[in-house]
Amino acid sequence: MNIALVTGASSGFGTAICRKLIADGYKVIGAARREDKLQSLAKELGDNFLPLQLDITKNDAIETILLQLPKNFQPIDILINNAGLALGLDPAYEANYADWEVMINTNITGLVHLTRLILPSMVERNSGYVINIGSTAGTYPYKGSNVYGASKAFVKQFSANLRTDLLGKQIKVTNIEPGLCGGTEFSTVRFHGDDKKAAAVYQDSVFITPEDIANTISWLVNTPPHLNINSLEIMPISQAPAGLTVVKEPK
Ligand code: NDP
Ligand code: 8X3
Repeated sequence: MNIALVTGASSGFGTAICRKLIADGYKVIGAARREDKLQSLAKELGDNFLPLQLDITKNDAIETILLQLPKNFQPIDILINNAGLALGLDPAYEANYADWEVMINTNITGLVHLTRLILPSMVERNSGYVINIGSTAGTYPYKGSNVYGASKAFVKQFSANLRTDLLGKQIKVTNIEPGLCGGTEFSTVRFHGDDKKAAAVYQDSVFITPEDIANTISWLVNTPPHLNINSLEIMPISQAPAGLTVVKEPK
């Protein structure tokens, strides 16, 4: 296995994963919408990195883009479904419905479509690895997580079901479920560019770094053939699922 496709390569986890896999000797296709970010990563990472401008929500275009990949970047051995986002933190009864649609189209529809396109070639070769980036939000509810958390719960169950469909084949599936992670654009995107609000999320806390996720993936892709890590929940030492909340009645 030596060719990886990493979605969401222009920032955060995706950039760190591309850097780590290139350092480990893989050929890496880095996909995202922002061409300028991909181009500067390409300058840094050299010829084993292929920048691929792609909007994961544009279903009609993706198959053609994949078919047009240069021969030396095919077939894809490792698919890292990392592109994703949260938009807003409002309660369900006040949330912006358009934000919900973007999250569903990106975190769910885009991810399953790309996976569906790439899986047959893995099955044909009886070799491959699908790594999905879920979230602790897919397991633990928190206020304002509504559709974001639900989209990651989808990714969690989709990963488990993929594994079941692929049972008996030499194709691995892992769902990585990170908790609070800083050093990415995640919260800036969630708060629609409000850097102050985004910074407050990480203030006075320790958090997972993108390099932690990249190192985890570097380990996963080197696990021996007889092992499949089904899921990995990762939190910073500062975070834990700390119990249920009770609302007190007003006096
Ligand atoms: P970033 O915002 O830094 O990165 C998100 C990446 O997704 C960007 O490269 C962005 O690229 C790409 N992306 C978004 N929409 C699309 C699209 N329509 N088509 C193609 N690419 C797209 O966030 P993170 O690195 O933190 O997040 C990466 C993943 O990890 C996400 O799935 C997120 O939900 C998950 N996660 C993050 C955690 C955190 O605390 N940071 C914790 C748990 C999970 P571009 O805008 O150029 O298209
Ligand atoms: C990102 C982690 O807790 O902000 O998935 O949802 S959280």
